[in-house]
Amino acid sequence: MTTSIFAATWDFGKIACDAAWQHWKKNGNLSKAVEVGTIAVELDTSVTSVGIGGLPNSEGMVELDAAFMVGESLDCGAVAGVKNISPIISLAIKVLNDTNHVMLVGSEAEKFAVTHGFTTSDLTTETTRKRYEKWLFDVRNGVIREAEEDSHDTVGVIGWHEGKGVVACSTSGYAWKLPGRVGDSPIVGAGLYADDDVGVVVATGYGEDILRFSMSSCVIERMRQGMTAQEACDDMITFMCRRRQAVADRRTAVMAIRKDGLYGAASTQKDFPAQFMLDGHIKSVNC
Ligand code: SD4
Repeated sequence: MTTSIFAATWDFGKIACDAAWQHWKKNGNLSKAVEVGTIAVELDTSVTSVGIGGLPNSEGMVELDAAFMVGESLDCGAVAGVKNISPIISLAIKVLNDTNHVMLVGSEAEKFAVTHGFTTSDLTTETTRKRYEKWLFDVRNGVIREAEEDSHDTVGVIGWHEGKGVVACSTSGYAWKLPGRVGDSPIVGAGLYADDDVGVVVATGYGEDILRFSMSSCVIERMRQGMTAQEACDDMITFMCRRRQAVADRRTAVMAIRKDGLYGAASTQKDFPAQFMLDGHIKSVNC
C-alpha cells in the first residue's frame, strides 16, 4: 500500500515531485517538502508561467499569485498580484505562519515580504523580455490584443502521507494579463483546497472558470459525499461543461487525492499531464 504521494500539474510537475520527494525522504516534513517542490518550479526559468521567468502582464511586470493550505488544521495563506518577490510560495506560507490573515495582495504584500526578510528582484529574463517586446510590437501594429489564455500553466503541488494532505499553488497567470488580474490559484476553494476529513485538490487552467465554479471546494464536497477522487474530478468537469458550454473550449483541469490515498485527475480537453509520485515512483497520467 502507498504511504506517501506527491502529485503535481503539467510536465514540469515532475520537477516538483522529485524535489518534494527528495526533501521528504530526508526530513519527513510534508509541508516543507511541498514548499520545496513548488520552489523548484518557481526558480526554473525555462518555465514561463510560474515564478522567475514567468511571462509578464500587459505593462511588462511579472505579477504572481500563490497559496498554500494544510488539510489537518485548515490553515491557509495566500498572496496575489505580487511583483518582484521570490519564492512567492514562501511568502504565502509566511502569511499563513506569521499573521492571523489568509491573504495579502499587491504592494502591501510586497511590503510585508520585505519586512519579513524577502529581497526584491526583477523576475523577468532575457527570454521573457524579448517575448514581451514582440507582443508589444504586435499590439502596436494591431496584430494581437488579448491576454494569451493558453500561455499559462500553474504549478499545483499536493503532498499526502497516510491520510494527511497539504497543497500549494503558484502561478504568474496569463501572459499579458491586465495589471491587477487575479486568477483562481491564490483563492482557497477555487485553485486549491485541503481538508483531512476528505482529501486534497488542486486546479489549473482557465482561472476565470475555476473561480466561477469554486472548483476545488466542489471536488472536495463530491468526495465528502462518497465519490472517489477520480469520480469527483470527472463529475466536476462534466458538470462545468454542461452548466456553461464555454468551459469546454478552454483547458481547465483538476487533480485530487482522497483521504484513503485514491487519486484522480480530469481535464476539459485531452492531454493534460498530471504527475503522481507514489512512494518515490513517478507515474504520469494523461487525461
Ligand atoms: C490562472 N489558473 O491564473 C491560472 C493559470 C493556470 O494552467 O493554471 N494555467 O488562471
